[in-house]
Amino acid sequence: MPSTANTSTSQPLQLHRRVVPAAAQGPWTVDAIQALLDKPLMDLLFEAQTVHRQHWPAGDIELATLLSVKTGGCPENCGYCPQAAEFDTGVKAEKLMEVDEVVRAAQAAKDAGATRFCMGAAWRAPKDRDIEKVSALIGAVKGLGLQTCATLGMLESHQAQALKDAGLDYYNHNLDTAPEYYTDVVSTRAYQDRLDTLQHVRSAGISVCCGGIVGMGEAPVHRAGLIAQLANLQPYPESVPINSLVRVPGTPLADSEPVDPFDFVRVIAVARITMPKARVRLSAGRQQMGEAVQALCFMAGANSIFYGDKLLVTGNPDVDADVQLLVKLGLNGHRTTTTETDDLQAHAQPQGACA
Ligand code: SAM
Ligand code: DTB
Ligand code: SF4
Repeated sequence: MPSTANTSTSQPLQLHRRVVPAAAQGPWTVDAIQALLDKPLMDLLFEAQTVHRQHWPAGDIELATLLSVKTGGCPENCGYCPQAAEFDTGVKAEKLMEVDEVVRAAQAAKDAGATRFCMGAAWRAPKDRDIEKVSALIGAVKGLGLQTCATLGMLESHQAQALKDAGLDYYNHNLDTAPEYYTDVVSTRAYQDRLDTLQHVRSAGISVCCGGIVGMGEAPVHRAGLIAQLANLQPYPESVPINSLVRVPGTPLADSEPVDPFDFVRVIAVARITMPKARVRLSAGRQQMGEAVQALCFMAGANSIFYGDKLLVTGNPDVDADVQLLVKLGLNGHRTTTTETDDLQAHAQPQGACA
């Protein structure tokens, strides 16, 4: 059965009363997801867009801004990550940022139109005293009227509860790839550790943000395996970030074969079909992607982006470029008639998400 326990606050859009395609049924086998990935691209896009419009307003893209509040020096060895201490990537270890500095960044993100603010820390697992400090950050950011998200590594259940009490709305913790490929990417922790943290987050009543990375040398079956893991979580995540690997020199995965853009679009589409009520976020890798591929990702059902000039330590399209893209595509309420385009671009104020 499809998950009905998803706690997304958005109501299904009533304008499009099409029957949900049979493919939107779960639980999902890897074979069923692989079959979706293998569909002719136009059929897959059509199906994904159809599912999308049954559950979400068209043209609503959530803008989420990231801030690395504790950068570098991480003891884990995730093969994709520029912040792992053992890789020579030029990222220097820093200490946790102070509250006022974080509040300034969050206010700037809000002023630019973001509705969610995600704080990332390069920890394997926070200590209880770290949780206390991050709780202060969460309270301050929430006080600005932003949705809060944090990604701090593995959590114990009492730590998840403390973050919930501090006002945390979402916790990001990615499964990254299929279980069978995970040990090729990271050896300092196990897949089950990730699942345990997700359970602690869910039990504390925090919404789950969980996705993965495409382009780490994985086979198509591993992409299907990742989506199966995500879609079969009970309930599936409220947010699903799909990252295209940012190949950072010095990381073990720096020389990975770049992912075919259409294969990336397929993963977005299949995430949308299998997790209809989730915010599917077109995440890392947009700087390398080009506007046309991003537009295809929106067509495939992506309805969230990271918005701001930086991800955690690597680059992201700058805000002006993103506003122009939203205007050109007529997203987030922007209109794009030829007579109005210049004026809109001059005065564009992103309007954030409806969710
Ligand atoms: N340390 C915490 C953790 O691992 O959960 C939080 C931060 S970590 C940087 C958050 C996520 O960013 C990772 O799980 C991974 O999916 C994504 N990520 C990290 N480096 C990336 C890269 N080079 N390209 C794409 N995604 C990346
Ligand atoms: C997620 O799935 N992607 C974001 C966020 N969650 C924390 C991180 C992307 C990191 C890209 C590489 C970097 O800048 O460190
Ligand atoms: Fe550390 Fe997270 Fe980077 Fe892994 S992804 S090395 S846990 S910061």
